[in-house]
Parts: sequence; structure tokens; C-alpha cells
Amino acid sequence: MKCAVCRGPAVIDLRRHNANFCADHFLKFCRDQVVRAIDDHAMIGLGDKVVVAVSGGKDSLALWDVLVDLGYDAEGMTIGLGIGDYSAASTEAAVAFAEGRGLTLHRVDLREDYDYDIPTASAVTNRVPCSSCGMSKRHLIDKAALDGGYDVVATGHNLDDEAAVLFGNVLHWHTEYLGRQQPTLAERVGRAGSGDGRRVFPRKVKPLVRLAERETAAYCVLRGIDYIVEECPMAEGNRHLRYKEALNAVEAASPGAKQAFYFGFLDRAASRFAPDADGADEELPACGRCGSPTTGDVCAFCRLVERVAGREPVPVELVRPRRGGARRRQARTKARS
Ligand code: Q46
Ligand code: ZN
Ligand code: ZN
Repeated sequence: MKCAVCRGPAVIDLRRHNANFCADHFLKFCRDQVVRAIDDHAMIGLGDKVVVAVSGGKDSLALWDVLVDLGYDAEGMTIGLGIGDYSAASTEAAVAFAEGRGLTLHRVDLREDYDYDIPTASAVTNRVPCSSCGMSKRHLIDKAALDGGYDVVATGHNLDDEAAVLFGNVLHWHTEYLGRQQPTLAERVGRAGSGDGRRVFPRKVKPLVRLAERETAAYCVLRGIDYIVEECPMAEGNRHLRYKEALNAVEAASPGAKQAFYFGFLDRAASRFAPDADGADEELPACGRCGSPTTGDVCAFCRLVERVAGREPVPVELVRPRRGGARRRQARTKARS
């Protein structure tokens, strides 16, 4: 197996590109894909201050690494979700990465800062954990970005993630979500009741959309990034994972299918659904507690905190069966394809 660029020994084969790469040219390939995504979708401007949402997994750490490598002013933010060993190992990986490179990592901890955690929120609200988790993360990342004066929030969603979300949205014809499913979500300026025309939502970008999950994992291994391998135990059995498995089966039989599905949607179909996402520009009133934009009097995050803060913590094992402790991948010198 030879590198498509230099003919040296290859360490990875990319069937969807019909090419093999050596370590150096694979890392270059990854950076080039990120540069192209940023350029094609107007993600980050010159001098923009970026905050990366860091989970400690391969995608967010690869993203942070590439952005810093490309010279962007990128700091990290991580949220302690209180999901047992998984959260502890996630935070540990994020902190170790930041400290090892002298980067700034902002930390929020749901239990310490808001007196709840995701397993308890799930048990008290009697809803799937991802519901309160996703909402809490969105709220806290938006808040951190606006409070910290960041221009852009970057997340580690990769091609597999976006194709799976698209698959789910198409399967259920969620046309409003299809109208909004873009690698860049523009910032929104609104009054949120204050009348001063300030930003209420930061720009949100996904610079890894041109890279598959396997590629971000290989990138981390080649760069010596020690990331958490374990998936969140709360994700077990969720629809997103099932859609990924379905698309993996299609991709195995037809390399490049995922990419064609997702980028074909962006090129040829996304704009047709844009009218269904109308309402994104309307000015929202401010939450009476925290000032965040909301459609009601009090935002969903403040309502959740009011309901679950101070409740007796519910161990993660009682919400989902435990599947063993979280592990971290020790960086190896060579990627296996
Ligand atoms: S939303 Fe759900 Fe994730 Fe939160 S509860 Fe775990 S799986 S971490 S991306
Ligand atoms: Zn090469
Ligand atoms: Zn609020």
C-alpha cells in the first residue's frame, strides 16, 4: 500500500477517495479538508475568536488541534455532565490535552455550578438523558460564547454525524430541521427584550464535516492525542446510532455514499427547505431569569434547573445499565487503517 502523493509506505486507505496516504500526507489531507470546509461555508473570518466545544472525544480534540495548527485563536470549553466514569474520563482527556499544549480550557460543571447532573435530570423529568443534556449543552455553550466575547462556536460534528442527522430528518421529513441543517449557522442579532440590538446566538460552525469518524480517530492517533474512546453510556440504543449503523452498511457496499448523500443535500436540496425554517429571524424576548432568548417567559434551561437542582443525585447505573468504565486510547505512533 503506497501513499498516493509521495509513493512512500501508506498508513491508511480512504476508500471513498480511492487513495492511500502516509502519515504526513494523511495529516495534510485532514487539514486541507478543514480549510476547505471553513472556506466553502464561510465559517471563521480573519481575527475571529473561536471557542471549541470539547468533549474529550476524538472529534473535538482533533478539531481543536487542527484549528490551533492552522493559526486560529481557538480556546476550549468543556462541560462536566455528571455521567459517572464517562464524564470524569472526558474531562480528564480535555484537561490533559489543553495542559499539554498550553491552551486555555474553560470548564463548567453541572453539579458544582448548577447543582444537578444529567442522570438526575433524566430521572426527575422522566425523559431520555439526551433531551436535558443537549439542551443544557446548547444553552451553556451559547452563554459561554456570548459572555466570553467569542465570535464563533466550533463543534466536532463529522461527516458521519451530519449524514446520520440528515438521514433521520429525511426519514421523518422534519422539513424545518432540514431547512436549518447547514455546516454554518449564522449568528443572530436580536433584542431579547433589551432593545439594544445585541447578539443573542453566536455563529456555530462544524469544520469537520468533510472528515469521516474513522479519519478523525486516525488523525488523533497520528498526532499523539489521547482521547476518550468510550461512547457516552446514555447514547446506548439511541436513534442517531442506529442511523449511523444503517449508513455504515451502505458505505461499506458503496464507498462515498455518505459523502454523496450529505454534500448532495447541501448542494441541491437544502435551499428548498429554507422556507420551512422561517422564524429563525424573529426577535425573541429575554428569559426572566437569565436573559437568554426564549419563546416563553422563562427559558427551558432555567425551568430545568428550577425543577432538578438540589434533588438527590441519581446514579448513572439507575438510568441506564452500566457498560464498564470509560477508557482512553493511549496514543500510538502509527495509525491502523
Ligand atoms: S447528548 Fe446524550 Fe450525548 Fe449527552 S446524554 Fe450522552 S449521548 S453526552 S453527544
Ligand atoms: Zn506521502
Ligand atoms: Zn433562562
